[in-house]
Amino acid sequence: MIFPTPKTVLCIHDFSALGRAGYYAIAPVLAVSGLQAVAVPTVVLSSHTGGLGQPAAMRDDGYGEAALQQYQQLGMQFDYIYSGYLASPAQAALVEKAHALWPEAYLVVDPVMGDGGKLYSGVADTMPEAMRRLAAAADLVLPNATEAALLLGRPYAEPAGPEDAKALADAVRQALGCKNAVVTGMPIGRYLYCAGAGEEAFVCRQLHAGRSFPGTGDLFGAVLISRLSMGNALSAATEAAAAFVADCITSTPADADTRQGVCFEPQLWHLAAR
Ligand code: PXL
Repeated sequence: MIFPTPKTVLCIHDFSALGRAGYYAIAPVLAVSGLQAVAVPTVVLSSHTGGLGQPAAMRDDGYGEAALQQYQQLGMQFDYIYSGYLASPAQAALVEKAHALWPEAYLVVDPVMGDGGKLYSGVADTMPEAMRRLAAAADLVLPNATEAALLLGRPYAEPAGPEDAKALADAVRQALGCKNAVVTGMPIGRYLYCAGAGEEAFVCRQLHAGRSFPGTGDLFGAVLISRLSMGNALSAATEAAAAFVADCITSTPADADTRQGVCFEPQLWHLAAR
């Protein structure tokens, strides 16, 4: 049987070898969902930066620009541009360049900067400003609650209820001027909420497993894009992404080292495009 040509996602993310975050979490999700992932690494790291010590790093700021130029010369088309962890605020220019080259691509910006009310270790305090500018051009922005506060320039505060969560997503969308915003991972009572604003306003919730892991935002974004590419509404794509992440968390052994991320590999088949 012959399938249609896979849709293609230009992924501007970190290559973090250990810890199931960044591109190495995203790529298998996109592939099993029937999408082609083309990587532009922002930095090569031996692990993510969330508590595994000081990772070895390899950077080449000329690489990304040269790669984009080659893809342009080849006449490549991308259905999605999906950005995540940037090695520096200046690297936002790489995503802006990709957006200028492929303005028709649906631009998803995950403003990876922090969690638990703080910036990740090593993230410059000028990153929120760079992400704010970048996110303004996006079709969809995917902050967690900490990143939403950083984008808004507000102190971090957990929403008290679903209406608050919705209002936060709407505040992000309005402050940035982007088309849609989905704010993820907001604990309210026994649940973790996501809230969306833009073309649709919605909340979705999953039982809160009580453990948090690096890389879950990356898995979330990749599942969400794969569901959008299948024609789902943003609310349905968000629901599917949140459910997949919740399944990965609950199926990760209780004694697992949370720094190694969720054990998503045995769950991938649930996403298989058929
Ligand atoms: O999943 C977020 C993420 C992505 N990339 C790197 C990180 C983190 C979170 O800690 O350190 C390098």
